[in-house]
Amino acid sequence: MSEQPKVSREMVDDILSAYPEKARKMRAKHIVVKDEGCTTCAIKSNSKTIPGVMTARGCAYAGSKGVVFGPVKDMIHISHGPVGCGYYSWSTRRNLAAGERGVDNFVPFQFTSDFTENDIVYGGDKKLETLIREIKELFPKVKGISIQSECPVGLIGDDIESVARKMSKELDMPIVPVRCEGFRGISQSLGHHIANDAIRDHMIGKKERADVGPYDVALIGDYNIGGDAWATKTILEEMGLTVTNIWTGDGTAEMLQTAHQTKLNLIHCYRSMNYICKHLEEEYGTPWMEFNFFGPTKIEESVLQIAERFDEKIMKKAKAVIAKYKPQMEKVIEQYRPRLEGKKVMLYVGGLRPRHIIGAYEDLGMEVIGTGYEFAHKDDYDRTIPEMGNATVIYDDVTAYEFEEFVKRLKPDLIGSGIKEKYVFEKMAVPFRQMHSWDYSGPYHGYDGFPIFARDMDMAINSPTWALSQAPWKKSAKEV
Ligand code: ICE
Repeated sequence: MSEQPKVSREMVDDILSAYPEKARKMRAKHIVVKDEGCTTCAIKSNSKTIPGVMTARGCAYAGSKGVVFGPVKDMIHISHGPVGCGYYSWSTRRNLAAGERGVDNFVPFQFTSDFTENDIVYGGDKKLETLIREIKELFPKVKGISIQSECPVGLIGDDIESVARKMSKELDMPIVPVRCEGFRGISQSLGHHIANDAIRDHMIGKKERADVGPYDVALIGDYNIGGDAWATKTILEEMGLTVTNIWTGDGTAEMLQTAHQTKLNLIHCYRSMNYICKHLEEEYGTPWMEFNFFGPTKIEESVLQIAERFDEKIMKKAKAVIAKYKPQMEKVIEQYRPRLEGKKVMLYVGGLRPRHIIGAYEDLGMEVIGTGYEFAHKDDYDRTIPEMGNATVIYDDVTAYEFEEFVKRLKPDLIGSGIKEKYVFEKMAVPFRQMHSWDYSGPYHGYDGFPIFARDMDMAINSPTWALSQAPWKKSAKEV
């Protein structure tokens, strides 16, 4: 086995020296090496990608339609503009939803206003009105509609707000205009913020639930990827809490409208939904807290922290939940740890997972030697640095070139990143898991998720395929 190469600033600088001077200087600020002295290392984030490099980022429309609104299952989300944005974002995120298709679950469908040149020249407002009426006619049980603007809608200055107002009155249901044109912002992150604001202005407080209880909690920033929110809900309910609202995985319009009635907001994905938690606190006094349900260590910590917000009864149940699952989790660790112990991981995902999944790897004896985000802000990096060990590298909006170079030099045993990275690294014979969609697997959250996570990581790393990856012409004559 080759010796583990060391992470160093010299290595980073050497990689960056391939760039023109201006680009080199800019990129240098986005990468830090965490060492002994660096506890709050400065890393530049949430700024424009340098033109010409290959970035993995998405756009504001992706952040609003794909991430925040898309999983609200009984609303219909119109991809308003040319057909491409809707078509290519159709069913790619694996946010699961229960319910009857076309009746109270529209997640599997894709709706678009299919702009053509005519609409760009003459405006698309009339078409939008017609489309909204048709939706109500075809799907009478729909609970609301959101209009997700694509770039051309903003560029030609269509007044989607007035269409929404008019049609909302005519059809007597919420119709939410969302100004999430892709060109806004520098990544999908602004799309999250715009979507949070649209929910604040058009949904929250518009309905009252009759059956409010002292243990009502909202699960915020869990999009039910591969069933994550269901796994999370199981734990919270076994603790004695009532999950009344989920944002937005397997969520409903009513869950957004009654958000002001919960007692505590539990936020998993801070990046995409901190805005709404802060608003609910300021406007309605609802407290909120972050938690992490990846891997038994983090789950245990979070379960106790959540229970502390309630009474003795909940605390007792929380401890019982931990005790119930402990032997099961120990069994999983016993099975997989010997196969995974000491393996090095490099991560690169969106805005939460690069820090939230570290604990789950550590439960299996693995070590995260590099991590980074596509679109995190300073507050995310502040939360990340304490999670990382010394001699690790943290990279913001890493370019395809830089990531490849890091991998060539640091030789991780596993990479967890997205679809754009997957085949590049698999062709380099590095084990890989797609950590946005859980590579068509999941859930990974909660006690239900950990055994699946452990199995999947083992399957990727210890697959016999990697031993067969040497090209025949590189083998000695005897081996062939
Ligand atoms: Fe939050 Mo891909 Fe989800 Fe996070 Fe967010 Fe995105 Fe999903 Fe990734 C998401 S909401 S779609 S946990 S935009 S996997 S920040 S990039 S790490």
